[in-house]
Amino acid sequence: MKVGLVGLPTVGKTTFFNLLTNAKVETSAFQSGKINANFSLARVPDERVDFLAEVYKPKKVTYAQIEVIDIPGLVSGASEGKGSGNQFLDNIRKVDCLVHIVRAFSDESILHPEGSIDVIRDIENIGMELLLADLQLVETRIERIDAGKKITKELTAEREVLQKLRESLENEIGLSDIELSEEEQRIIEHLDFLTVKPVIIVINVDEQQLAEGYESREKILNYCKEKNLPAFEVSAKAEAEISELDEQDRAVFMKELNIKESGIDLLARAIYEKLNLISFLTAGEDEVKAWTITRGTNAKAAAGKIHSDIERGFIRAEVINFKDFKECGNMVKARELGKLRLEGKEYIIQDGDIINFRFNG
Ligand SMILES: Nc1nc2c(ncn2[C@@H]2O[C@H](COP(=O)(O)OP(=O)(O)OP(=O)(O)O)[C@@H](O)[C@H]2O)c(=O)[nH]1
Ligand SMILES: [Mg+2]
Repeated sequence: MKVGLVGLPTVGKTTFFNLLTNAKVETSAFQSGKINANFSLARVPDERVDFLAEVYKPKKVTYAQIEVIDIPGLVSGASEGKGSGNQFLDNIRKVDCLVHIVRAFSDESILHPEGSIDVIRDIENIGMELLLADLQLVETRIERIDAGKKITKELTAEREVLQKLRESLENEIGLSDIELSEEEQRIIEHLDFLTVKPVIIVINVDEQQLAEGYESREKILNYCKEKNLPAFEVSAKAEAEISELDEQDRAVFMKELNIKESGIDLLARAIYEKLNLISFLTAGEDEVKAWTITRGTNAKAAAGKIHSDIERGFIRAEVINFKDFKECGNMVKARELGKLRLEGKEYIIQDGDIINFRFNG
């Protein structure tokens, strides 16, 4: 799973990126004129994996991972070359989800490109820049088709869909709000548009705002709710500083600053919810591992996530949900108490299922 961080310059994208991935990338890239993207992996915290690792003491423990891509800041007018332009958006065309960082913190020593703090304005401006980037892509593609010598049936069909998109985008309607048939969607899939991607809003607040709230808070959260944008607050800088401390001090400061859940916990939950994902687990002496699947996946398809041989030779899945496992404490006890179920290939995997696949190898 991949996510791309977007936002205006100096809102804290790289600070948040470092926090998520434990990377140590230099911040304030905009000011120094750097336009490279940063790539790293974030580990999805999972207390079920922790617990299973304690029980099995395996050679290897594998948490779910999120690939995070941090790009330079977009300014209003980026599509016309303002700021660092928008070419770097190509780095995030393949992501599953966009994470938009907006600045609520009011540190006067840090320049805001618009000269004032206004979260809703910034959400809309970035949305507009993404839309204009998609419009550019549509126009470039139409030009290319028109300039080509070959006029195939496929290209004619694609041009028709692109024309439809162009009209909507010119009227400021993003692709996720355009009704397209499955066939039309298939035709434009290869273009990796940005405004079809789910968006999560991360509001970067300072310590005081986190502890005491702030004036526009309710308005911002209501706005996000209305627009169907999942949103949560982090104090990226404060949390990054705390994460340098040892575990005991960290807990004290988290409490003091009113940080109930860490940024990665909040982000992972938002992503799983928005993308309709769940985890199942496998556990043994060799490895304890969390696997990410779409809600509604059946046992046979889930087996295929591990290995195509297991899917092909699927016999049954031996299943116990983590909650039951935790109560039993270990697998021997769970078996004794008859808590393990044998499920067939059509069984729909539930979040937190611990599964042992039986298959003909
Ligand atoms: N006061 C305060 N400063 C912050 C906060 N988050 C980030 N900063 C500071 O803001 C500056 C910019 O942070 P970055 O993380 O580089 O921001 P960015 O969005 O990656 O910026 P560009 O890559 O330049 O677009 C740095 O000096 C950070 O320390 C915050 O919550 N409060
Ligand atoms: Mg940055």
